Amino acid sequence: MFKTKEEFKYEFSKRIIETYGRTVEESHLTEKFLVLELMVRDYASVNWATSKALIRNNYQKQMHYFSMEFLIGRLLVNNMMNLGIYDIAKDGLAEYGINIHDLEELESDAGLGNGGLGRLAACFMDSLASLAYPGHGHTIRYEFGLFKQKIENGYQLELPDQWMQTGFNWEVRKPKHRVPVKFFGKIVYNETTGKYEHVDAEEVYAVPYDVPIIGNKTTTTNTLRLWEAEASDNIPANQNFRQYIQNVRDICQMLYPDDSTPAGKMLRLKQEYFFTCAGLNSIVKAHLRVYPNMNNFHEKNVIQLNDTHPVLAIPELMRILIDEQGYEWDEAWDITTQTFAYTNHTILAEALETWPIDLMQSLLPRVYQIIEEIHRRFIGYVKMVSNRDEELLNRVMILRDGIVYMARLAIVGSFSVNGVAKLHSDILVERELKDFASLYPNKFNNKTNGVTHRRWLAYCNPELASLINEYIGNDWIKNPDKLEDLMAHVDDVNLQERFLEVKRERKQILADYILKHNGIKVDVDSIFDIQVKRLHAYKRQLLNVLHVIDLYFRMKENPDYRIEPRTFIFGAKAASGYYFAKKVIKLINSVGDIVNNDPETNKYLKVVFLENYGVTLAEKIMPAADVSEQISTAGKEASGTGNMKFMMNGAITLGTLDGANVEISERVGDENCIIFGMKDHEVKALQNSGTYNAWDIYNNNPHLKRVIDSLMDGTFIENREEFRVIFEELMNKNDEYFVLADYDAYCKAQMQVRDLYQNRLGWAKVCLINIAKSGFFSSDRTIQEYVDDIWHLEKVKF
Ligand code: GPQ
Repeated sequence: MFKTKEEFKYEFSKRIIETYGRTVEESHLTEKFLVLELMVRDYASVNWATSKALIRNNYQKQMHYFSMEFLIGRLLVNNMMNLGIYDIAKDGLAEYGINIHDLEELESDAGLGNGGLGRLAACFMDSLASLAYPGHGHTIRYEFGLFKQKIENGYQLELPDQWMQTGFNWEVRKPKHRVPVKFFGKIVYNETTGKYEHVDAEEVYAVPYDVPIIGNKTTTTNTLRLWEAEASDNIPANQNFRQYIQNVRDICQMLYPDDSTPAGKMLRLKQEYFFTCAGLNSIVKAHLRVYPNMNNFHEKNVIQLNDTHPVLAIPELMRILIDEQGYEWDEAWDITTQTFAYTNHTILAEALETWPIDLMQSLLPRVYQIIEEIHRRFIGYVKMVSNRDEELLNRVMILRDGIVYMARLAIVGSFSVNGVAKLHSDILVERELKDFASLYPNKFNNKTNGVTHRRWLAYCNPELASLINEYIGNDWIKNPDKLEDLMAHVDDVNLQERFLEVKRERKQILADYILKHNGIKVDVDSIFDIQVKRLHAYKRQLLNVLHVIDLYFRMKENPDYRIEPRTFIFGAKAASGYYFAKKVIKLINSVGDIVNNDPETNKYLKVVFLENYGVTLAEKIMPAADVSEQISTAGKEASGTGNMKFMMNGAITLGTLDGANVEISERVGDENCIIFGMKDHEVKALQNSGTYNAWDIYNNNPHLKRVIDSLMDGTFIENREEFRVIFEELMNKNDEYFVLADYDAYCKAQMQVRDLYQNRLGWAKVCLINIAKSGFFSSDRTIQEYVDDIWHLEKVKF
């Protein structure tokens, strides 16, 4: 294993020759990149093997994170940094005349996720390994990740994301750990064995590909297991061969881009069962290699269900215990309900998963039978404790009117149910899951999300990281609470000045990117006001654009009215079938076309839509932000995690009291963030009162009226019908997300931003306070809370 620059150079050159039969100088950039990646993976393999052996030999309890999504992004820099070999590699490559950044740029994002939920899973993996806890991930090895977004003529186009095109060197195929997974067929009772058997099934093999998860400055190396579907040897005799192959291929073909409504029904359900069944069976097999039976399975394993997508693991474990391991129902149920914990990520009704019973019954006949039995017994329990409260029963039933309610199954089958921010967890207990919270008061808890401050500050913003190090040392990389030490320096004018210089440097990098990709020249001294996240009505990108239009009109109307120069930057993918969201993208781009090209105003106002927002682009955006837009309708955003990434890079939150914004504002104090708009209970009250009328607001605010009218009067696009759907949502469908209700408050909050920005050093101080207070929002803290309250893991001992 190389320890010095010289050793690195020797091995690098040797591998290039061995693999490609040419010298370093002759080799292609891609070849250099692939060799470097493999060198890093092999470097980590020693620790990987050691970790596995230690966990096994010490009989340690392990956590398994089941998630349909892992948005891990690029791994090369992160892994080299965590291993502490980045500088050796960089210097060694430099001596060959290779700029390490050129190699870094060749890596594709592993975009195996949609948005926040998938990125959270990836941050959790980093923190688990970095804190030396044995915690692994299970998901699908999607051939195509989330689509690649192109903007053409202002519209979103979706292109396939061929993320494995240059090869994905981090994974190791493990064919001997393959697991058979059965779909369809029927269940017969075998009189002689007294067991249920699944016959005439369409069987596929799930084959694991393991990716090492390398922690920061630790030997602990965990595993992210990606499951791939392959043809099985046992296919029913009547199965059409070509059709069978096609069915197998379909399973892992792509991640469904829509994370707000269940799509592609049957196939998506197949995916959910495929990877949970595979993951669970591989864990059970590993357990039975060490222990004689499953009695202590829950003492050695805990499975965290990331939302309801992997909830079929609950009936699947029951199936294994009863049908394969010979347990009685009650014993099996005890083991199962002590194994699973469930995280809820949304209260949006349309995003709560349900499945038609007939679909589930035909695809998963045995699993469905077990769900029926879970339902039957649960109903019995509820009847008993509630004195046959029929209304309560109707509200909590797992099966009802031909539908399976997955969140209900998750709650009944788990020992822990958590929300992802304080406000969100409170809403679950007090409102959305109130019945369940009174049935099972001890299950409910909160785990406020966090993000890994290593990727999201130390590595993506090295300029800021080294400035912080100068003042407080670098302990914060291992122990993020230490960022608080920066509080002693926030009044230091020298630090304030230096911070502004770093920020400007990072804004310049983003400005160069914008010029290159959008052809728009932006002023680095303008306020970079940024909203990046999935496009969704509840996140209210529309509120932001309406305000931009307002600023534009005010400057056009009055030559004396000039604003503090601003660059409004957006990045967002819209689900492919989400018509409204796509129109908002078009609106942002249409407004940009007019505003950016208007010589009267474009010194003051620019609008930029960055295409294909994802992990790697976010790493460029976060360090460059002045203002972090977190403006969802209160009560709708479960947590948000972008808000935390912005905060640690010294951007000021402009937000509603929603999700984790509440906790951000509590920590930094009212003077150090800008909070506006209706609160959750006010939104609820207004909804319930039935008195809300968007037209009243429109008629009483001439500026707003003017803005709304411009959606349909040809100001931004010739075709006056183009934005009708937006107009209709706001006005004739009465503005479900209260954009107009919060409009005035939002405009005033934006004026506060301007006032604050005018005092440059005062602004810098606020930014520094945000950084100092961001330690709490590290996923290291979140993971420690999961460990203490839910998982009860011990660190891997070396
Ligand atoms: N979230 Cl249910 C997703 O990204 N996808 C989903 O399907 C669901 C939730 C987000 C949620 O909207 C954010 O508020 C959270 O910060 C994030 O999950 C992680 O908890």
